[in-house]
Amino acid sequence: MNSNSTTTKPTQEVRLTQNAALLSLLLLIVLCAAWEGSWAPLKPGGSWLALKALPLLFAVPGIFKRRLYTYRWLSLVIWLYFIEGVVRAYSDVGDSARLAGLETALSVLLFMACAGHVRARFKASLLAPEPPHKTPSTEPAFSQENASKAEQFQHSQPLIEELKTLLGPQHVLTAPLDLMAYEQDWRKRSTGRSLCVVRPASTLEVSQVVKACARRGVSIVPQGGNTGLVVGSTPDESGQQVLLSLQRMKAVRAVYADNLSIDVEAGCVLAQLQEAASAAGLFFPLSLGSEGSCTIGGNLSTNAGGTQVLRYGNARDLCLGLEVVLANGEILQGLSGLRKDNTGYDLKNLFIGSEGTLGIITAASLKLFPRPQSTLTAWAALNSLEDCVLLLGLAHEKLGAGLSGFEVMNQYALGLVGKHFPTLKAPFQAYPWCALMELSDNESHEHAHTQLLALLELAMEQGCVQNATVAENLSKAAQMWHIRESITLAQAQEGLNVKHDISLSAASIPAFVEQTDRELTELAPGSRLINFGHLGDGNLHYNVQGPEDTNSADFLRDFESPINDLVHRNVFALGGSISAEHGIGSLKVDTLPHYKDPQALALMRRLKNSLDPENILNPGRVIRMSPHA
Ligand code: FAD
Ligand code: 2HG
Ligand code: ZN
Repeated sequence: MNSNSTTTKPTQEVRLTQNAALLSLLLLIVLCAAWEGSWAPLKPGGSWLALKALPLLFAVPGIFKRRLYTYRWLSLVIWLYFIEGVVRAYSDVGDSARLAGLETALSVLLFMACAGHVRARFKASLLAPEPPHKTPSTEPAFSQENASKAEQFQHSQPLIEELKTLLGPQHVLTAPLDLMAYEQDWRKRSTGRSLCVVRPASTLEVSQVVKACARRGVSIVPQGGNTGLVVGSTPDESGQQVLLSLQRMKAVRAVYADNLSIDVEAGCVLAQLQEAASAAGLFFPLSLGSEGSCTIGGNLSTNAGGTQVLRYGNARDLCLGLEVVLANGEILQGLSGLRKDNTGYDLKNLFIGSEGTLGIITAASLKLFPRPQSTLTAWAALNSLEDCVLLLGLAHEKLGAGLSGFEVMNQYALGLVGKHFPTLKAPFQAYPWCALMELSDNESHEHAHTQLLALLELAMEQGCVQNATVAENLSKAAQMWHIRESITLAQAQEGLNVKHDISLSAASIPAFVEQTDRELTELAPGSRLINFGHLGDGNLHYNVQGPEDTNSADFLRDFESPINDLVHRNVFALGGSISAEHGIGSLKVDTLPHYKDPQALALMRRLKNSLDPENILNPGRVIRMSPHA
């Protein structure tokens, strides 16, 4: 969590200094304004003084919200007011001099309050336990856990120089402004600090970077599009990790139309990969709301799901082979268009879903598919989640393998989309649930249409669907999908929130939601339950937004941990998983041991140890290798 936001309970000293700062700031603003209003116009050249109130006004919200940088900024700026006050107190006479004296006194008071506040916050942060959603300062950036700061510095400078020689200085970023976008995660849950960001352009360069870091025991955080939702691709707070961005490795190496496969580099953005397939008259089915920014390397590393899993499987199912740079810098050359290969262990599957902790994916061979003859989308309004499950059963029965997507959304999810993107109008507003279905038909448009209409008529006859519409053209279908894919963005606009990415059998999801809604409403009254997801895969995003009028950071501080416990406990009790598609990252790394089989965890640790014995690849993500880190 960004150190500038309020995440810990304020101590008495923090509150006191905040109140003192607020009071003296407001008095100073009144004084500056009054000076202009009553006295300065009388004095030629004095009217600019009113402007002095402006910079102070800007600081009011920051002081009120206890933003640390506002306090720091103000404690510097206030010296200008102090100096100006002293000069005028001596040079002016009468009221003006007296007001200048008052300005000087208030400036001193404000400075003391701001400085005292910064100090009190520092003391509080030393004493306070880590808030549950704070970015974990992961495993040590150095493999020698006790390396001192001075030793670390000695390692860092020569490393940066070596990396600049390897990649060219312009591809080793160290300026704070250049690093910012790489250091904060998409959800703004965490802002880390890296030693530098490296942007290699080839597999060989990735290998050289890894070797240089490994020699010095410096850890590496791989990053693709930085759209991950579990804080896995941003550095920890040590300032000692190298962030390795794959963004420059985005080439489509080859399309093998006759083999229905494609070789691409890891940094290729998913949408561009889809376009490359389309340009060859083929189809790459992986599809996510983030496809304009996420990369195929990130998709494979998280084993991403999305909206086509029902028919085509998740990222793992679409992968035929991988090229990977290992923790010692060696290159595992596993690109292959073979669909069958039983010559030993399936190594690619170790790296898929390992979130950059076992190797750095530099390229992949992927499956392509013939384009469906027709793709139709329908939107249905339903009264309950039970009805959604009934409709899913009917859709499986009537559409068979043609059913390529089955998404559900509750009315609160749609409400948020409507609030933040008013032009996105959902077809039916007044129903508790809606389902978005997609049929991909290999025969013809007419065949698809007849099938989909027959399904909807049957569902309405049986009473599980209340109303429905089939998108009459591609643009209408795109609009429906746009609404669905905007929920995550709408939630982000609404403020920080608690996300869950749970997996259950589709049939047990209604019971899970019924029980969890009830218990959660008791635990955190007024919470808004934003439920949506890939019901066809038994994957629900059970997301929680704080009550309308609360500060979302405060809500997270007070409720995130108990809400997570409740949701995960209920999922576990029904035999589900706490992560269906987003992964573990650092956000769930300490939760996983409570819900994963100890034998499986031990084996994961042994695998990590043998592939990355120095723990330099994305430490502190997925699984911790030392108890305190
Ligand atoms: P990053 O966020 O950069 O990295 C993710 C993880 O992979 C990190 O641990 C990182 O270290 C590692 N990594 C990245 N590249 C490599 C590499 N080349 N080699 C080794 N490790 C690497 N996810 C879904 O599954 N389904 C969805 O429907 C979905 N919808 C989304 C919608 C929105 C609006 C957003 C913001 C996110 C969504 N996501 C979804 C989450 C996210 O987009 C996916 O997890 C995606 O696969 C991450 O890709 P990325 O390139 O952004 O990876
Ligand atoms: C989706 O299905 C993504 O849209 C994001 O997995 C889910 O925002 C979320 O929780
Ligand atoms: Zn999803």
